[in-house]
Amino acid sequence: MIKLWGRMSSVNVQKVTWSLLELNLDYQQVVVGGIYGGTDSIEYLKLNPTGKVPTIQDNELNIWESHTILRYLWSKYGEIATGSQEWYVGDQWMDFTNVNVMPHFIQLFWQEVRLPRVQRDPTKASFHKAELEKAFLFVEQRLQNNQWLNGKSFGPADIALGSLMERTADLTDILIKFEHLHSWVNNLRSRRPYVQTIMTDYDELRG
Ligand SMILES: N[C@@H](CCC(=O)N[C@@H](CS)C(=O)NCC(=O)O)C(=O)O
Repeated sequence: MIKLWGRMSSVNVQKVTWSLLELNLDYQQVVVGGIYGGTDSIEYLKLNPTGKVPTIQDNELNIWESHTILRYLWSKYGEIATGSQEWYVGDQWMDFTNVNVMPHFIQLFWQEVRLPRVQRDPTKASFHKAELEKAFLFVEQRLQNNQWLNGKSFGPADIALGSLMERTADLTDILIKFEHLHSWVNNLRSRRPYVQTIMTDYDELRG
């Protein structure tokens, strides 16, 4: 059985649990990281020297970095052929998410949720909101002619970006601005694993 280490309040862990549920895989979760601790133990650092979450183990294989975990799970247990156009286009959107969306999402989330109010800087928050909007313009174009970011089938690229959407919708008005992005999010909201893993509160992270 697959073993997953990580706390459920982390978007990087959520994208792994969402994948495990979509792929109907049995797994055992060990809650570590954040207020739960455990990521600085010698045992954990042997599995993941960065001391971050998530980490998984599947038989002999032990990996960390959430997008690598997604690629592993979907290539081994999913249905999109790994050498196909659809696979690589999905891969491209996963990289796009990590490079163009994730840094601004994290900074905005810290500015508006995680930092104590006295330490927040509205100028920084506005900058990251604007950068997110620029990135979502490309996503909007992609979704204009494709139901899923992956293409015809729902896949790991939809999860990589989709895992950020509830928090992004709370902090920006991109769903009002981008019509196709909005219907994609509504399609995600109709999936049970999304409701179970992504439509959850993040009260324990508030500064
Ligand atoms: N690029 C890494 C980032 C991992 C990361 O920064 N995880 C955060 C949670 S989202 C973490 O471990 N924070 C410290 C903690 O939870 O103890 C990935 O995608 O897996």
